[in-house]
Amino acid sequence: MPTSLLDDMIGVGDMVLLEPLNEDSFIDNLKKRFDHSEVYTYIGSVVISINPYRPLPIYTPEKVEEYRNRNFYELSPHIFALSDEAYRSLRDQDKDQCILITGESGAGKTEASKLVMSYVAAVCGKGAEVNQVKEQLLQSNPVLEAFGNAKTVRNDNSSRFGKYMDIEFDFKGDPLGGVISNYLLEKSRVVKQPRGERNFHIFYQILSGASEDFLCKLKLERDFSRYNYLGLDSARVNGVDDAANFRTVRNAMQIVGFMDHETQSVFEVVAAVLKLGNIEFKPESHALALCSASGVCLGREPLRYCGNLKKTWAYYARDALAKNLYSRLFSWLVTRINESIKVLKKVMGVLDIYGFEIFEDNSFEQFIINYCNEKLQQIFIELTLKEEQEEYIREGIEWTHIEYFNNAIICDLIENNQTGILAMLDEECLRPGTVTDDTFLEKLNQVCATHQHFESRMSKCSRFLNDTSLPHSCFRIQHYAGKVMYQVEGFVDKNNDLLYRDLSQAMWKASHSLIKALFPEGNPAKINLKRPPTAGSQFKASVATLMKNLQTKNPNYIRCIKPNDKKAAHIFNDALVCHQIRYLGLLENVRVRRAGYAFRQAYEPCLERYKMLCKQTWPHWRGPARAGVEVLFNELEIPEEEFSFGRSKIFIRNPRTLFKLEDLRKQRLEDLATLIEKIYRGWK
Ligand code: AOV
Ligand code: MG
Repeated sequence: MPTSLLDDMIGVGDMVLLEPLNEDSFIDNLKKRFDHSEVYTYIGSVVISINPYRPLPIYTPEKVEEYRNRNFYELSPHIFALSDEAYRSLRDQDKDQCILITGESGAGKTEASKLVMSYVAAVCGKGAEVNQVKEQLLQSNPVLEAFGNAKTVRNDNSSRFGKYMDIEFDFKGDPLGGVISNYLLEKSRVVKQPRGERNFHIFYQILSGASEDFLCKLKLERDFSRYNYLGLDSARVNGVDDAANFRTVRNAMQIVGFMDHETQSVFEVVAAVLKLGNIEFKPESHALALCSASGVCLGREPLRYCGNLKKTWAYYARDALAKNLYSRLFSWLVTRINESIKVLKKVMGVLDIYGFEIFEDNSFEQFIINYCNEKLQQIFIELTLKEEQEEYIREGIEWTHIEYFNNAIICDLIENNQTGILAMLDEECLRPGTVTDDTFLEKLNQVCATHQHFESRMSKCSRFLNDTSLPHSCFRIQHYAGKVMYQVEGFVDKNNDLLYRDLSQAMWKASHSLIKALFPEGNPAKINLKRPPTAGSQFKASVATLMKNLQTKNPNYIRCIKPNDKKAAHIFNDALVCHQIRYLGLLENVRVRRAGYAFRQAYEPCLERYKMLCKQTWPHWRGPARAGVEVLFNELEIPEEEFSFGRSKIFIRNPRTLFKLEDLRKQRLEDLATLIEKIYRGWK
C-alpha cells in the first residue's frame, strides 16, 4: 500500500483501510487528519473534503504538477487526484464525466468546484486559442457569483442558485468551451433579506467600486443606507472587499466577451432594481408612475403604469417587478455567457448547487433547495450503494447486502405527480376560487397526514396534534439531512410567480433594449393566454433533466463537510461532523466499498490492455476473453482472493493490484520502445 494512504500520525487516507470501522473511529480519523491540515480523505474513489476555513498552501502550480498524470491512490488524498482521474478518463477512455459536489451550506462546494475547474484548466491543452477558452470558462465564475451569491448566516458567499457546467473537450483533450445551466435563483432576496444577511453581492459592489462618474450616470448614490432593498444590519462583510470585487467582475465580464455597451446595460438594470425599491406610494395615489416620479430612468420616455391598485398592491407589484427584472437579468447573463463559450463535444460536467439549509424561518426557497439536495443524495445512493450492490448480484458474485437509508421515499413525498407536495401546490394554485396558503396547507394535511416523513398539526388524525413546537401555519419534513419546519406563508404566491400583464407590457415598451428583451411576453402581438408554468413545476422539470444528464456520465464524488458553525478555522465539532457523516451515508459507503471490489472491467478491454504481459495471450488470444484473462492472471500470480470472475466482468479487490498491472504494462512498453530504438539504430 502506498505510504501516503497509511500513516498512523495523520490517520488513514482511505477509510476503506480503517480498522476497526465504526462511527467513532471514522470521526476520529477525520479529526486527526483535519488537525494535521489534511482536509481530504478517500472512501475508495469518493473524496471527503472538510472545509478548512483558511487558505492552505496545497493548491499551488507545484501541487498541480505533482498530481498530474499520477494514479489516483499514489499520493496523499487531494481534490486534484479526483480531477486528474476524471480528466484522464475523459481524454483517454472517451467517457463523459461528471463531478458531483454535495454538502450543506458552507461546507465548501463552490470552492471545490472552482478547484476542479482550475486544475483541469491547468493540465489541459496549450496555445493562445485554448488559453482564451480556459480564461473564459474560469472567468464565468466571478460574474455569476457576483449576481447569484450573497451573504447568509451560514455562508458569507452562499450560492443562491444552482449551477451545472459542462466543460467540453475535443478528442485530444483540449477544452473547446462549455454550457452552463442555472437553477432557480432565490429572487425573493432582491427585495427582502433575513436578519444578518445581505442582498446579492453585485449591489454592494457597484455602490462601493464604481467611479463617481459612473455612479452619476446611473443616478446612484454611494451610501448603502439610501436603498430600501439593501439589508442594513450587515451591509459590510468582514474580509470582503466589495470595491475590489467590482473591478474583478468588470474585468471578468470583459474576458468572457461582454461588449462595453452590454456591461453598461447590465449595470443600468441593476441600478433600476435598486431604485425601484425606493418608490413610495401615498395612500391616495392610484396611479403608479414607476419612472418619472422616482427618477428610475428605464428608458428615455418615462413609463407609466396606471391602475386602480390599492397601496399594498402597489408595493406588491413594485416588488414583483424588481424580483422579475433581476432574475431575468440573471438568466440573461447565463445565456449571454453561454453564447461566448458554447460548442458540443465530449464533456465534463461540474455540479455545484446550493447546499441543504435550515434557517429559523424556512420558506418556499428552502423547500426547493432542500428538494434539490434530496435528489442529489438519491443519485448518490442509486450509483454507489444500490447500483454497486445490484451489480455484484447481477454478475453472480457472492454478496451480503448492506443496509442503508434510501431517501427515495422523501423525494416521492415532494415530487410524486399526484400526491407530491409540489403537485398539490400546483393544483391549489390553478384551482378557481379563493386560494390561500392555508387552503394549501389543509390540502397537504389531507393527503400527506400519514406519510412517515411529513408532520403537521392541522389534520385531525395527526400524530403531532400535541406537538407545540410545530405551529399551525407550518409543516415539517423529515429530510435525509434533518427535520425542517417550513412556514407555509408565501408558498402559493411564490409558486404562482405572477407578474401583472400590464407590468410586462410596460417593460416591453421601454426604450432600454436589454429591459425590453427581458420581457418578451409583454409584446402585445405575442400575447399568450396560457398560464406560464409554476416556479415549482419548472424547477422539478429542470432537476429531472439534470438527473438524466448526470446518469449518462461517469460520476466522481466530492462530499463536503462543514467542521463548525462559526465559519472558523481549526475548530472541529464532533457532533456536527457526526450528523453529516450519518446523513450522507458515508459509513455505509465504506462498508459497501470494503466488502466490494475497487475496480472492474469487462473482459475484452481488460485482455486487450494487459495481454502483452503474458506469452500465451500475446499477440493474439484465440479463445473467449474471459479464459484469456484467467490465463493472464494465473501467469502473473495474482493471489486468488484479489479478484473475482463475474458474468461479464473481472472484479479486482484492491487498487494495489491494478497499480501492479499498470506498472508492468508501463515497463513492458518502455522495454519495447528501447528495443525498437536499438533496431532502428542498427539499421542506420
Ligand atoms: P458552499 O458552496 O458549500 O455553501 P463555499 O464553497 O462557498 O460553501 O465555502 C464557504 C467558505 O468556506 C468559502 O467562502 C471559503 O472562505 C471557505 N472555504 C471553503 N473551501 C475552502 C478551501 N478548500 N480552502 C479554504 N477555504 C475554503 V452554499 O453555496 O451556502 O450551499 O448555498
Ligand atoms: Mg456554494
